[in-house]
Amino acid sequence: MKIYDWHTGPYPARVRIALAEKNLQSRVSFVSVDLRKGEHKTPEFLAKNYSGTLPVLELEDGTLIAECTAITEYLDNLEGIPTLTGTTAREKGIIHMMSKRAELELLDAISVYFHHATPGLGPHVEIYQNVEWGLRQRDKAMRGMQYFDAVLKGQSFVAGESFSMADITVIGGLIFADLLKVPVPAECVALQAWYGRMNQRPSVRNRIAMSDPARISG
Ligand code: GTS
Repeated sequence: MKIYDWHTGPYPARVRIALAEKNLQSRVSFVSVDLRKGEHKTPEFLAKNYSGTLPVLELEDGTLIAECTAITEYLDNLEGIPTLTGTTAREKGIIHMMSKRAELELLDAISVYFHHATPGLGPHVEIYQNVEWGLRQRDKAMRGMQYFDAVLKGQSFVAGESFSMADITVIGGLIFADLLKVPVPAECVALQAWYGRMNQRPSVRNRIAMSDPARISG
């Protein structure tokens, strides 16, 4: 399998974390797509993913799967023993809901802030920017952090008592926030403690090295 990837990108990081959690790293190779050069908006890449975003998973038979949630579900079900997306109907429902909520209220909001209210990927890629919209989305993401802090006051993980895809999505949001220096509010003690624990997981700690070996040796 191939993964079209960008080694510092928060969304591709979600898939690399999932791969490591599933111990599937050896089954994929990474193809780097340079976002800053706009390689994800070329006709060749748009033919792989209509949305022009990373990551994309390409199977041996050429099937293309975009969207982190869809890729994670595919990987999680490969061996028939899902560990990240739930086994019972209830678990699946809660994990999907919390992961979607993490996208809507945190990760996607930070991404809009990046593309609209910062230089983003540069003038070549950011052809329309609306700073006010971007700043509103940053504030939305900070409210999202407060929401997840409240959730994590009452349970060990984002979707209950086990690590899941929903944790990975919130991790993606906080990776993006870190990159943009958007602080986790000081009062979000439970969210910060959880993030500290998440950063101790090898899948999270080694997420960049997995697709960019040059960075570890260099
Ligand atoms: N909903 C998509 C998913 O979940 O896969 C969003 C993917 C996404 O926005 N990916 C970013 C991207 O391609 C990659 S990164 O910002 O994390 O590096 N952004 C480029 C763009 O022009 O939007």
